[in-house]
Amino acid sequence: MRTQLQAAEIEHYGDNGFVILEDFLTPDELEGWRAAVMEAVEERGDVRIPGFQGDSGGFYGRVFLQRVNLWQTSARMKALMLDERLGRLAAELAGVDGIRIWHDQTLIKGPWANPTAWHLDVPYWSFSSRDALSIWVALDDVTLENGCLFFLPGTHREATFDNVGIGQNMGELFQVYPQWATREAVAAPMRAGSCSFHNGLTAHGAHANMTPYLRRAMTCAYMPDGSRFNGKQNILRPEQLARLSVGDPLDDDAQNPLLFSRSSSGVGCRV
Ligand SMILES: O=C(O)CCC(=O)C(=O)O
Ligand SMILES: [Fe+2]
Repeated sequence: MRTQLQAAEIEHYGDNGFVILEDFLTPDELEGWRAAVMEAVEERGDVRIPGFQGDSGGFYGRVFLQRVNLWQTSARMKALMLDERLGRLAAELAGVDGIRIWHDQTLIKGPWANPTAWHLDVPYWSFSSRDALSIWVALDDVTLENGCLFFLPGTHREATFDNVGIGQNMGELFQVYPQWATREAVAAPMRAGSCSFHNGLTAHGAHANMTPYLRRAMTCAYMPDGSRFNGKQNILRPEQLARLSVGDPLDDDAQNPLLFSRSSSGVGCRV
């Protein structure tokens, strides 16, 4: 796994709201991630989010197969996701002192999967931060044909927390942000084992999968340490939600493990 970022990569992330790191995982690591993800998905059955009922059907169910917080139900995924090195990279890009997991998720576009409409991420989440971000690791070669990501550079600096759902209309987000409708998007095809990081306020979407093969990705969303509850449920179980008031710190280590903290120089498990 790449553990060092170049100054130009950090600058690219800051300016554009995303950065691509080719060959992030070694071939052996990629094999390990693929096997762990597929095993965890198999074990999970049709539960999309732990603590919630079943998968959603309809259009969204055919954008991708989504299984959230595999680290909570698979020991192998826990070892991969709670890796201090990932937290350190995320903290360095975000320019924050500490990073917690918000949630991981695998996003698997099956053959002929629907496109992922343009959206922002953070407005779905239970905290509001301009510094939250996600890693998106390609488990297969990701191409223009099978559903690569697209980013709208710089939108992270202009976005408010207004958003749309991932629905059937690709460009619905541009009704909320008409000033972005004439911009050109950047496609992010990558070799398997490469990754991108994107800011949670960067506009992004993905092509449909126009192939008869899987487009598998493993992603993790990171929350800056010190973030506070904004009243949205998102992936919080009803019993967790019941204990929280708006403004409370989201610092439950069982739900949002602290992966990296500059002050304690790393608290995640090193694998
Ligand atoms: O993989 C996709 O199609 C969308 C990914 C995405 O929206 C994300 O990682 O935030
Ligand atoms: Fe997203």
